Amino acid sequence: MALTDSEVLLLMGPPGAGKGTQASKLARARKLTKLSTGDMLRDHVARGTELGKEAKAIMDAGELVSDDIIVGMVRSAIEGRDTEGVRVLLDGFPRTPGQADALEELLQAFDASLSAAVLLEVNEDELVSRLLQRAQEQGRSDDNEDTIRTRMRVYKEQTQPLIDYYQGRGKLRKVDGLGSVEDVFARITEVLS
Ligand code: B4P
Repeated sequence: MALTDSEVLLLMGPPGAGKGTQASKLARARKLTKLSTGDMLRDHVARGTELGKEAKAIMDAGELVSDDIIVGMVRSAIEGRDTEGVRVLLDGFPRTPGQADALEELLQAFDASLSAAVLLEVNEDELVSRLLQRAQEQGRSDDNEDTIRTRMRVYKEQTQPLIDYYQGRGKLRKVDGLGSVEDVFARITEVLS
């Protein structure tokens, strides 16, 4: 596989920080394939696959789907790509230290490495208000107050440790996630330049 044009970015942040929103824009702008584990799981749920049946209850409770399932899903998505070099934008993955280790191994197998981990920072009041707004607009089954609280706790316990993990590797780029979608996008573009 040609390596020269590889780019692997990941977007991190608490639930509602705008990962999905920014991932779509960023993937288009940098010609990356967006791999969103949340979207992949919701697709399985919608198609009623075995994986989807297993994941639905976990997602509706605001907990994390097991590392084995998630890593398997990401591995087949990356392996299934028929391109030169790995050009992916990971949205919402990794979310645990186990997933981060698995990603590192996976990238090594493709002779690629992480380019940067972008962390979207948004305060909790704003996060809750965005998710409740989305609940009204889209009716997503995990956007209710109880589940949102659980997702925030799970983020703090299981995903926040990754901030130090990527900081220690010199990959972390912090971005203020408040303001308009365009303003946030401009800040992301700047930290990646
Ligand atoms: P995700 O789909 O990743 O959902 P999220 O964290 O809630 O959303 P995101 O941060 O992408 O918010 P968005 O841009 O949409 O995960 C859902 C569930 O799947 C998890 O709870 C878990 O169970 C499971 N899962 C996923 N990945 C997993 C993994 N790796 N391991 C284990 N389990 C996993 O933005 C939210 C809202 O804010 C939107 O309505 C948007 O329009 C709005 N918004 C965005 N930017 C804004 C801005 N600048 N200003 C105002 N509003 C904004």
